[in-house]
Amino acid sequence: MRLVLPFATALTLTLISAVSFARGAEVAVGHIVVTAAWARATPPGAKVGVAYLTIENRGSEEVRLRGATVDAASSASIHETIEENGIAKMHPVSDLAVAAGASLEMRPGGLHLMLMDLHAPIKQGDDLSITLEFANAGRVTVPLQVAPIGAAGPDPHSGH
Ligand SMILES: [Cu+2]
Repeated sequence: MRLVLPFATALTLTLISAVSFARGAEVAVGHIVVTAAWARATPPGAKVGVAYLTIENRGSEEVRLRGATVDAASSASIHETIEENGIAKMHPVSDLAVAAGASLEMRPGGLHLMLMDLHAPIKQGDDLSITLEFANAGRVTVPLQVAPIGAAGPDPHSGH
């Protein structure tokens, strides 16, 4: 029994660190927790980029994301991808409500943050961050992990 316990502890710690690496940094400000924040690398000359993240509202009141700013681009807007007659189209969203106790996941093919007028193409290894502006919960700045061009998720092995 004395030998089993330390082994189990070490195994648990390894699993936790593997999970947090795949999910990216977790940033908590007040009742808002942001995880899995990532941007996709862009080809040379690209003027727009895209970022995704998950917002968890651990508070007892709804919060509303109003917009975001990112150091790598002139502006960032909330977009939603909707399929119309078999064609995926993006629409701007003025604000995004996250209900109390709920979480909202942005992902390819759905909600995302469009990075407009990039100052330079986004490359893997870039040190990027994004600041989320909430109507009733202040600002939250999170680092953005950069995934390869075409990646479907923050994990470098998930791209196609
Ligand atoms: Cu978009």
